[in-house]
Amino acid sequence: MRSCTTATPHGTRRTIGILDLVTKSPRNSLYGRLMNANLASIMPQVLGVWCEEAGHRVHYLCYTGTENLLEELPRELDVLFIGAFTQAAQLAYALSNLFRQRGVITALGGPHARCYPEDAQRHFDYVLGFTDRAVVRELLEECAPHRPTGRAMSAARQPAEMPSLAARWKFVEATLAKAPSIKIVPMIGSLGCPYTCSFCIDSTVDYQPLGFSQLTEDLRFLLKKIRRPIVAWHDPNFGVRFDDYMEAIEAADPAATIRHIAESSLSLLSEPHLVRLRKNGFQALLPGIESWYDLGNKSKTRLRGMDKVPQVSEHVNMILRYVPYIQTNFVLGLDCDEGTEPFELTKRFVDLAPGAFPAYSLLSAFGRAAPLNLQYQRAGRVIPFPFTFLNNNHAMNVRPANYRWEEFYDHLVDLTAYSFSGRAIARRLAATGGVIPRWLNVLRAVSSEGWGRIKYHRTIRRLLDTDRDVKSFFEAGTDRLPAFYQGRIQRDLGDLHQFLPTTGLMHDHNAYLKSVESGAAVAQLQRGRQRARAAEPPATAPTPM
Ligand code: B12
Ligand code: SF4
Repeated sequence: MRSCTTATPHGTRRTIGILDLVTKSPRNSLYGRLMNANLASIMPQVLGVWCEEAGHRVHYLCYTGTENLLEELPRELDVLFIGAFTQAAQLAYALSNLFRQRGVITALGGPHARCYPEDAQRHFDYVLGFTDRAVVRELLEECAPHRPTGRAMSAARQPAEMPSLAARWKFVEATLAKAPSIKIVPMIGSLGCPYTCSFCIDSTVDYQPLGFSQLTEDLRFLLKKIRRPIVAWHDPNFGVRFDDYMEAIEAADPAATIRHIAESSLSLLSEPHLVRLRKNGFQALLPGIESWYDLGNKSKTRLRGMDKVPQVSEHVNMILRYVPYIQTNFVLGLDCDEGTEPFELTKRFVDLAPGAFPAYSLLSAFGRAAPLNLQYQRAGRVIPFPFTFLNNNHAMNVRPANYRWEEFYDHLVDLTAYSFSGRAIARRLAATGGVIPRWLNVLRAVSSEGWGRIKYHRTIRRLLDTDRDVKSFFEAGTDRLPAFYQGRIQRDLGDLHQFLPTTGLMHDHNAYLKSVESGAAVAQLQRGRQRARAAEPPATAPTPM
């Protein structure tokens, strides 16, 4: 195997590529062109710092859709690390195939690797779960091909520390140079979550703050670099240790010149908290409402159905009095939903809280992301939509419990059209303050997230009536992928489609269940053997006289 490795007194110096796939395709929407560079992940930058600190040479690239991946990544690499969400998995597989042909060792990390490790191992030499310095060191020391099945590696838990913002600044800067207008700096102050929502990837990961004094240092550093920075907190649930967080921010930025964006549950957004968030420059919050019938622990209410709508709307309107931008997240198609009512209630919410930007996610089971997915797999409800479509919008890969597909899509189209109608956009504009929030609300509505999605959902609804392959794929989850979806994968991958291995088109959508069941079978076998051994006479038993 070709290598660009050099030996140094400290060990082997590798040439490392790190690619952060923020998007899955060069076909960017207007919103994507303006915003993709602001969606970069933190871990690829962290990895870059760890590798450089260990003496390796790093080429970091954040793919926002405009770069030419065949030209911008150097050919002479020892290892290529790719960070990917599931929607970019097939792009990652194509790239891995191409680079392996060039003699490069490939490694995958990020949400896709955590959710679908078995599948990713068919395409990468290494597949990483929780990643810390020790895992990276071990990988780089070995740096060997593992084919046909990649080596799965994971730390026992999330890393205890992350490099400072100053250490990863050169990667942040290189990425933000690609953002044409608004520039948002990614930050993180905690990992995991103390709550246990069964549908969430962090429900089984312990909550762990990363050190509040470092956070203060990071913000002080940032203020020296950018005059009025915007920070997006990537914490799974921002503000769990609310007072500690606020003190850390206030210590760094008493004049509140930094503007903050955070994902937080409604239950943490009480009025006293909002007073402090406003004082500290919080400009955008993204709480989850999820459903009118379930998941009440996130919205701090025991009310259900129509009783919940006015209460949540009031809460959201109260948030808007303190923070100019709010995105409310809903999951559509949950098992607790039935009939027209859930959709009508959401439309009512759109009327009662006109300033909120509603973000709708289709119920999705991302492999082994959450314990709940085992139930869906066990019930045979997971449909093998290729990864490209698994981004909460382009496919719902769990068969709804209480709707026929046509009926579900009728409601979905109706709700989306209602939420992004001219009237709703105008009311949202009137109910929002500040130039950026108003501009963002309109841009998102008329671009891929609003009008783009209405068009896409309408297409799917039409195909359910007119395309027998589509209909039977939805109904029976057959392995035969309808031409419509094949065409889209080809279009999304563009020139790189030729490198997608044929085995990379479909995946085993029940791999999680199978691994749990085979694990359980092995454990049962072992328990059986232990019991059998305990029942046997000891080898040293005295022979009868
Ligand atoms: C913050 C966040 C965002 C932010 C920032 C995204 C970003 N670029 O990181 C924003 C709001 C932009 C976002 C957008 C989306 N998100 Co999001 N997001 C999260 C969230 C809440 C936290 C993720 C995080 O940063 N954690 C902190 C990091 C340090 O921990 P970690 O992710 O566990 O990473 C560890 C390992 O995986 C590994 N690792 C991570 N990355 C890498 C990279 C490399 C190279 C290596 C070696 C290792 C490695 O090391 C880490 C330490 O152990 C998670 C939910 C959650 N609770 O985790 C969802 C989550 C990751 N998002 C999800 C989704 C679906 C999306 C969207 C598609 C939603 C949408 N329709 O728009 C988009 C896609 C954006 C994109 N870039 O493609 C899914 C992903 C499922 C999947 N398998 O793809 C999750 C899991 C939520 C869910 N639905 O369950 N998201
Ligand atoms: S509160 Fe949010 S981050 Fe925490 S487990 Fe529930 S959904 Fe996940």
